[in-house]
Amino acid sequence: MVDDEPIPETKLTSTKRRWAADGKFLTGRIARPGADRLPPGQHLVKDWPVLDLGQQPHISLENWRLDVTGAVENAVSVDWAAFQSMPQSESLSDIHCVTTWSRYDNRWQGVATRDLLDRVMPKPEAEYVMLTSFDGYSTNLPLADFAAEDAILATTWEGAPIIRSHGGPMRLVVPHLYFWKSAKWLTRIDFRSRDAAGFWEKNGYHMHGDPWREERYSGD
Ligand SMILES: Nc1nc2c(c(=O)[nH]1)N[C@H]1C(S)=C(S)[C@@H](COP(=O)(O)O)O[C@H]1N2
Ligand SMILES: [Mo]
Repeated sequence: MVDDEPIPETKLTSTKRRWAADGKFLTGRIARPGADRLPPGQHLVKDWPVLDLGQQPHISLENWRLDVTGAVENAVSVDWAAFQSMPQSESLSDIHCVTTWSRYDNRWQGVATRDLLDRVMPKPEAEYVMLTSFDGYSTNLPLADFAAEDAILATTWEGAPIIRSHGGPMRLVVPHLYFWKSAKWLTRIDFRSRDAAGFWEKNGYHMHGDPWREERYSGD
């Protein structure tokens, strides 16, 4: 199982764990999406930083797979061709990273999470999803957030295939939560009745991660 492999400690993981312990970047202000496009404590960037655990997996389209497991009526394991034959959508959204950068107007194409949900049919007890990626990363979020109208299993950004460093061939984008919830190189979506912590959530980060409420760290 990919999520059982230990992830090596790096300067990034130790620094970010320390920020969580210190409550770094918290302003104590509350804002609202719409009224305040830029969440509290964030600043705008024009470039697009790369953030990950330092291991960017090479996944050929032949070896790519998405497994949907757990509390669903129709568990599926789809290959790239089957994924491409699912309904395709476009979503324009902003990125908010917990390290305080935000990037406006990112145009994504791929499979809307709602179309995936229509296909797999979560059972009534399914309230959370655990996401697992090809690099061993994991992150958790409530099903209600995963199901957001603009959440997308994205394969293109600005009209071109997402490059490997940004999570290609496919990454999740859940724009209304901090970007660490948007798993790059996603390969498994597990539906659960109970919440469990993913990688950053085990390292001091919030189980929900709403930028407008500054849900950065587990104590917030
Ligand atoms: N598989 C995987 N997904 C991941 C991460 C990771 O390390 N591995 N890092 C997360 C974090 S902390 C952020 S801010 C965003 C960064 O995405 P980007 O590199 O495309 O900006 O990816 C998220 N998804
Ligand atoms: Mo992040």
